[in-house]
Amino acid sequence: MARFILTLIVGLALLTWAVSGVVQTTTREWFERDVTSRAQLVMTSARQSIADAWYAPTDLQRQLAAIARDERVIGVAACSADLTTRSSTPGFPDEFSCSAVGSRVRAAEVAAGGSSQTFRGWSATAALPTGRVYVTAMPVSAQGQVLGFAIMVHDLSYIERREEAAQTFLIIISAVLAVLAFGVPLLAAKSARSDWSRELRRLLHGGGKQKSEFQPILSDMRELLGRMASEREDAPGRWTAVRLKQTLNRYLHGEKVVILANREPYVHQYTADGKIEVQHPASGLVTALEPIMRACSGVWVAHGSGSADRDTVDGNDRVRVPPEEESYHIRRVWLSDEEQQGYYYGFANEGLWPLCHTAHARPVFRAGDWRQYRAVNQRFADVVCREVDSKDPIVLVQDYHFALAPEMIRERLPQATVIAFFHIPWPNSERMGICPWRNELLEGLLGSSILGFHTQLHCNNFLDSVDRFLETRRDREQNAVIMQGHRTLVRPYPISLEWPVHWVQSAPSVEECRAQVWRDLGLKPGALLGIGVDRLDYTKGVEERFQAVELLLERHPEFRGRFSFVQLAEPSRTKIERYQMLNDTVERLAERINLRFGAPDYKPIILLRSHHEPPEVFRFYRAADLCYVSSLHDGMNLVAKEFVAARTDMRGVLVLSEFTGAARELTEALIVNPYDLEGSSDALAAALMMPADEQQDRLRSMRSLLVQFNVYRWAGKMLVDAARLRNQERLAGRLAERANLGPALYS
Ligand code: ADQ
Repeated sequence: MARFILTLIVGLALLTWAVSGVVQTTTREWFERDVTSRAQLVMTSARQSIADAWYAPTDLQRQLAAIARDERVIGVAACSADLTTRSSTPGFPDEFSCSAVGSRVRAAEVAAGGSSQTFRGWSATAALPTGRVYVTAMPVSAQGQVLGFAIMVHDLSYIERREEAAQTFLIIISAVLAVLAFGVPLLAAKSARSDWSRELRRLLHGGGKQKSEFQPILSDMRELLGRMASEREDAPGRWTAVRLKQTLNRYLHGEKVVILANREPYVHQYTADGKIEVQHPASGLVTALEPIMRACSGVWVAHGSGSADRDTVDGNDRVRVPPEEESYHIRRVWLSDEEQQGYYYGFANEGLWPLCHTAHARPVFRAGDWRQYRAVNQRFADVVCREVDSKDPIVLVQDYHFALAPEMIRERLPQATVIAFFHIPWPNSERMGICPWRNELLEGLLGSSILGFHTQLHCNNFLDSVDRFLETRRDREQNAVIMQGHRTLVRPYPISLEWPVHWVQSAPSVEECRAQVWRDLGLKPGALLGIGVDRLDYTKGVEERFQAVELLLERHPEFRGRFSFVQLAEPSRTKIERYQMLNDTVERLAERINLRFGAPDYKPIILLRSHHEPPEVFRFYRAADLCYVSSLHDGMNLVAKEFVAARTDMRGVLVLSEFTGAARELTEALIVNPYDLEGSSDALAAALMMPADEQQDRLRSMRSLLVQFNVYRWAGKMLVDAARLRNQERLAGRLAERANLGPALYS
């Protein structure tokens, strides 16, 4: 830049110098011609009056003085024919005396042909110490007789002064022009650049109206910012609670989040002796989200379902949890029996749950249940809107119980970032089509900013349903749906566990766990133990699991008397007939197998149908030789991940159904089709015979995945995507505002 300016200055100087030379020569010629013709004119017009006053010295003197009054005339003299001075004005230069000039006049007269009639005069320029002069001599005659001649000396030094002035003027003009020619565009460019950067900075901070010319550059910037944000958050390094909190603050400027879920993370129950105890419900959703809440703080809005829940809240139906740590609130919402029947048992669990799982249970859709579902969604959405502390809060809406809530929240808080997560599979569009209120469900979920599923397949199914039943636009590149100008990103976010799992950290050693479990179950010293941990749900494939154990004992007699399978089965949704049937079937099945292969001191199936708190569950995980997860269809299945996390001793084998989301990540498990009983029993046998080093290799590989892909990453990814979307919407909103097109522009 500096070099360019220097070259520019030198070039301009040379140009000015050349131009001024030309201007000087030209102006001098102009001035001299002007002076000469003026002098000739003055002399010609004064000749007669000089001739008239020739013989009257005073008059003559006056005439000459009148001519010399012109400031550019230095002096005038009247000379007789004998070259004597007849009269002259004061200060007439001696150098041009009558005698000195007379000889030249004579010579010129001779050169002109010697006739005083035709001779018109003589002139010349000369240099005097005071400056250059122009001398003119002209004959003076009266009545055809030559009386003498008159000499006039003109000052030419003013021409030089004018030349100097013209040159200075020229340089100033050139400089001004140069400044105008280069400086103004430079200043304009600089001011435009600072205007642009000011405007961009303003836009990025979300202020004021924006200019339409910014649209192209903003879309580029959006992309760049997005890429930068994702690159940063994709940066290697483990996701932790601290990193998640920082991400929340940095990208969403959020101090807290609001979670909406049906199930609460801590349930207060009265014990038989009237005391209050705190329970951790058996729920994958709670397992995953509770560490997120501890990391981020905020409010968890949920149904207060415990017998002592009402007696443990404050005046605002809130209770601080976890006990002794108290890092966030639960805001309990009370439901009547009727509401619970219609919303929870009815539409959510007899309608949506079987609809979304391919587990051969027929969905039941009752209009009354649907009305309750809608009303309860509205009640919870209203509570959420009262619990937020800004007009653009971050709300995490969880699961199939609240498919309508995202849209309801958005109606009241249009600027909220609503992240909805569906913990169960989404069926294909044909299957979804049987739900009488499929459109309302789809529209409700599309009220969210981000809609997450565990797998890409579930995302695809959802997007297909939207395409099939709603009038929307699809952004295939972004995996987004645009409905009435509102954009929802539909992405897979496979859920996981906190890492490290705090229940594992506080657990006794594997040897102690094993000894305790062996004692509790009355197992023999050389026994082998398999474990299953589930809510008792027909999607979990507990019947198929027991049948596979039965077939194992049938086909591998060497395990009879030695291998036991313990099933921790928490009764679930027992008000629903299908679940009551399941309870009975499972119990009968266990009895039959125990009868067939059992002995007084040996039980092949140990069915523990009760709630177990996490320390007990983890004790079982750590004690077992294998864990069998046989879900017929499962969003993710966190039991599989918990078993892997629990095995700090690198022993134990996971046998995992291919119909779980977890099977896509835990590929070193023995993957089975739970319907294929022979294949599954073979896998159980292989697990029981697997060499220790192979167990170690498989577990090491799966654990390294869980370390990285933990639940903080799951939440962090969604928050980062939400932040990016929030920025894009803010910028696009400004553009739309400017163009008066409404948010539909950003589509
Ligand atoms: P769930 O259907 O609840 O979750 P899952 O992911 O396996 O299934 O989680 C169950 C949780 O409950 C685990 O933390 C487990 O330890 C606990 N649990 C199970 N049985 C128990 C028992 N008898 N006693 C005590 N605790 C027990 C839903 C979806 C899943 C998805 C999760 C998370 O159905 O596919 O993985 O949400 O998104």
